[in-house]
Amino acid sequence: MSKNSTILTTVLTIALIAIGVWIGENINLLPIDASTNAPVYDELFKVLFTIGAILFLGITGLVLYSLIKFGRKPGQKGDGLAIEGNLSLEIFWTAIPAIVILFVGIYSYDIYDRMGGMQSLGASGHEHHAMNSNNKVWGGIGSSYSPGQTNKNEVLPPIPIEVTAMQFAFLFHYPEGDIISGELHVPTGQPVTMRMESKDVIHAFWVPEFRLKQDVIPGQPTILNFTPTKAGRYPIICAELCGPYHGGMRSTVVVEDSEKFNEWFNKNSKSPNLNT
Ligand SMILES: [Cu+2]
Repeated sequence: MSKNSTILTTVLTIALIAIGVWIGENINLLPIDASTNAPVYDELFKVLFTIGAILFLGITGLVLYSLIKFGRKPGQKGDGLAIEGNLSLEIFWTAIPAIVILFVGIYSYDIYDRMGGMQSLGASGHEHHAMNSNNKVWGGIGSSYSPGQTNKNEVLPPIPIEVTAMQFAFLFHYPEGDIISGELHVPTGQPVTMRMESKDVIHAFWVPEFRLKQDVIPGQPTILNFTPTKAGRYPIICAELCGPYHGGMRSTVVVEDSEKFNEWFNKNSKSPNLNT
């Protein structure tokens, strides 16, 4: 490689990375982030999108350049040069993807761990009727992560909710107030621990604004923990093809400040008020 083309390649590579990083920083494809999980997830999304943008632009650019530069010119006859093997090039194009994939793998694992994904599902027995807000139960996805923010001193107990999925609806049961609702109500800033089970086939509980998705399986309860951060109404979508009306299997999660949530809770609660 001549000195000039080395410089040109370096400059183009730096420009490519800069453009990729810029795209990754400025892309805005995700809905608003309404749980403590969301910023962690979005960080990974940004990194993956940056890598994807660099690869896409780099490869497409090289292909287009090669089409123009090395294409058959008018009047050219015969075959091109027979080139066989280039060890340093082969090492280079094996090493780069290997490093990228290893990095993505380790980083994804780290994000999954930070979101609490590596915690064991622990208590999955059926003793949930004995539950009260002091019981520490239902570990699992989303639980341990608490971002380095404000109320570290005041950790609220998680609200237990039992989720039942069936063709084609979700039902939410609050053991503490014996409330059954077709809509999920949760307060901002307080952890929620959901124990989910299906009555028939496999469904999946998905709230894009929370960046959380978890299968709901018949006969095998799954746990999903999260802490909502932004008030609003967000869609709950069944994300597992579960039958002819799968597309209509939707509900709503209503995130409210704790005052409004308590109002809703007390209004619907059948048992004496345990929420004070
Ligand atoms: Cu479903």
